[in-house]
Amino acid sequence: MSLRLSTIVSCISVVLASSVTSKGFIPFPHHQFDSRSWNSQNPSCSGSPLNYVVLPSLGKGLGVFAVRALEVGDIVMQEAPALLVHPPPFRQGMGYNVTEVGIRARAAFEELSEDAQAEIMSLTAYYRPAEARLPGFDLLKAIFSSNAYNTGADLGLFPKIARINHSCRPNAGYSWNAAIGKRVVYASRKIGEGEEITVSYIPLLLSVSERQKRLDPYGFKCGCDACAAEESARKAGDRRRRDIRDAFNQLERESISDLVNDKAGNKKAQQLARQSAKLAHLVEEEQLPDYYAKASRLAAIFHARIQDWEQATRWAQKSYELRRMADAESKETKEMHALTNNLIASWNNEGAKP
Ligand SMILES: *[C@@H]1O[C@H](CO)[C@@H](O)[C@H](O)[C@H]1NC(C)=O
Ligand SMILES: CC(=O)N[C@H]1CO[C@H](CO)[C@@H](O)[C@@H]1O
Ligand SMILES: [Zn+2]
Repeated sequence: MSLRLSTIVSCISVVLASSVTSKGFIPFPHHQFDSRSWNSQNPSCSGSPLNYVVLPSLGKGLGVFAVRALEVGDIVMQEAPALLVHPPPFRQGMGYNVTEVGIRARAAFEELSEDAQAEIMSLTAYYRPAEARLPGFDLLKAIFSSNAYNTGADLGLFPKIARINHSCRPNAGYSWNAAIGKRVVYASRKIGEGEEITVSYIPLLLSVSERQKRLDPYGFKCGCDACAAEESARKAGDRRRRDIRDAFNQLERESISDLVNDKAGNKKAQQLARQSAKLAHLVEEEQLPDYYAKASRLAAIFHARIQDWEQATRWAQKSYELRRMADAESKETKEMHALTNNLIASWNNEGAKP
């Protein structure tokens, strides 16, 4: 497909902060976007054209497409919130009072220019037809709850980012960068010129049918590679995602339990190290870059336990690189930096032994 470059100018050299969020303002706590990497940012970005274009795709409605090939870590777009709402208190198990959120969104909306209002009102809202017939139905409220993201302590609406479609094997991730007051979308895999940019709206370690259920509120059936594959491939994907989820749960638990230093304990440690390496490979096989850093960290911990310093260091470094590029200052990045240095020290000490 051939694309014409938009001539609008954007500057894309920023330092990125991370936040764990998902689309719509009911947060999904276990969805980790922790594998950002920014190594190929173009430092001399002044005057560089946009990396994306919003286009109708044949018979499929609007989508966002790459106008050039993108490397892992390249920034696709960054956007300040068009509408920012300070939410009422979050109620455990119930979420926010949507009526109150709607009232606050309406008040903020009234302050905007006509153009800004029109851009917001052109977004897709997901609601049941019956809802629209209820008294007091507010389309803005529906648009806001379908598209807003947790944005620091607030809820933010990002009309350009909202155009990016969902995939269960996404090629982009996003995070709120408090330092620049923008939400940033970056390539989490290599993206070809003309390829559609996709992010995930939901946690991804679920089966095809579980994912479809989570996507129901958004009003579409997912037709991504992972969901539209033929049955045997879909089943294999389901198994991999279930194995990945189980392995994360088990290894997270084991990573904080004590070691027993006897024969059985050592055997178990060997087994856990093998499992952790397998997990890291599975995550890559299923192409879920959001989970790479987390898997690499576990592989580092379990290889350190069996004193395989070389492997442990390799995995720690990988996790550190992924985290550093996402946010050099985050607690997680600093933790991985310290761990990597400790492992290198242990490795050196061992080499120094007679
Ligand atoms: C939700 O907010 C609205 C508007 O402020 C209020 O009238 C209503 O009582 C609230 N509902 C609940 C369940 O708290
Ligand atoms: C290209 C493409 O798949 N576009 C879809 C993006 O999402 C919207 C809203 O669900 C659909 O209407 C488009 O068909
Ligand atoms: Zn899908």
